[in-house]
Amino acid sequence: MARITSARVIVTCPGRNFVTLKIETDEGVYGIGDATLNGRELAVASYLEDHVIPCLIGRDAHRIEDIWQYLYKGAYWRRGPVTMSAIAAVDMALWDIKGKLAGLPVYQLLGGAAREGCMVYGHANGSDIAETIERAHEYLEQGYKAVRLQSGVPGLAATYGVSGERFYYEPAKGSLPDETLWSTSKYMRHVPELFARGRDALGWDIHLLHDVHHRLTPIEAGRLGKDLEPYRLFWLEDATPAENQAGFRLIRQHTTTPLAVGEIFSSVWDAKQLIEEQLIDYIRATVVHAGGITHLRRIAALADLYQVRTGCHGATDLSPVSMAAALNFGLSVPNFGIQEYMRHTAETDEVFPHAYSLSNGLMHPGDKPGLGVDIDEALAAKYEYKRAYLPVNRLEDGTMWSW
Ligand code: EZ4
Ligand code: CO
Repeated sequence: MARITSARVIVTCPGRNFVTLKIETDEGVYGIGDATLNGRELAVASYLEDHVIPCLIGRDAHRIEDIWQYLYKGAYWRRGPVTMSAIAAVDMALWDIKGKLAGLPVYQLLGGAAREGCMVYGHANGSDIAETIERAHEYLEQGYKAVRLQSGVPGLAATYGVSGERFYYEPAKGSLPDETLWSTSKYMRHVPELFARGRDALGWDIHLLHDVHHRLTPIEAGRLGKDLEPYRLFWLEDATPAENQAGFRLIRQHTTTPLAVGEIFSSVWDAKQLIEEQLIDYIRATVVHAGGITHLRRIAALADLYQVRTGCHGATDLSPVSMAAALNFGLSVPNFGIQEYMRHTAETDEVFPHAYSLSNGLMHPGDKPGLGVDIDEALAAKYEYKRAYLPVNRLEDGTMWSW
């Protein structure tokens, strides 16, 4: 028995906003969990403070599955990103506590290492193709085995995935959402050229990935996948919005380019048909937005039956706490595919000291008991929350579109 004596939410903004849950026990051990939902941070903070924390006090922190079920079924209103991020934070913190009490890193509790490390991919973003390729070379030099190519599209002022920063990409900003313009035809003409030149310059020993960011219809996505076949992508991500899971049948009928989807999914139900019909190759659901390690294992177990592998979201809005949890999960799960990794800023890394490391394109969670990540609360307190929004996107005639 490790009785939960208190829990609190820590909101901090070391360059970007993060919401962290800290749970304390009468065993003198605490755990932390990430609850960050980019652009809607305070909704999760309130969900935790106003509704979840009162239900946690006095419970046995060891009973991870029971607490998960209690919070999921007990809310009556199931699923959704706010609820599932709050449950995820509790779940991560409880695994952290269990690991610390056992004196073992969490991956050992999940069955131990199933591989030497987790292959990660970095982001090469450029305002044009030449700049994207230049950035990709930097990743190759650092030993990365996989890199995502995104480039500005001629004729469009702003494109998803491209920023002025060299290594950091942070789309959330401003006191109101930025508005960007989108043209499917300009984009569809440009991307095959990006990968043709990318392969020429980078060769065939590196995995190349691309994120469409939900901008195409299924038939357009089928066409793009087909056009990209000669360049053998590791995956084409979020080719179309996935609310209609059956829509992916159309893409599948037209291309052998592997498909990844699911960074905005909050539960296994968002992916059930996609997985069971083998409409995707990689599931991008993450520990923080899809109910924690406990639920992500359930998603991965279903996916494993259908040869779908994991490819968890890992942009900078997933805090180092999520990265630590993702790596403990990824090291131990049988059907690991790849893990996204975007470096956090030095300020963020200072607030969240962590044991995970990157070497030769593989990341390892380290061997500290628990998740292997902490929060420096005194430092966190110095960075006040700043409201920030993800951008919105319109077609050139003003029609609202997916960002
Ligand atoms: O737009 O994390 O694959 N990565 C992505 C990210 C998402 C942001 C949203 O908060 O699509 O860059
Ligand atoms: Co994405």
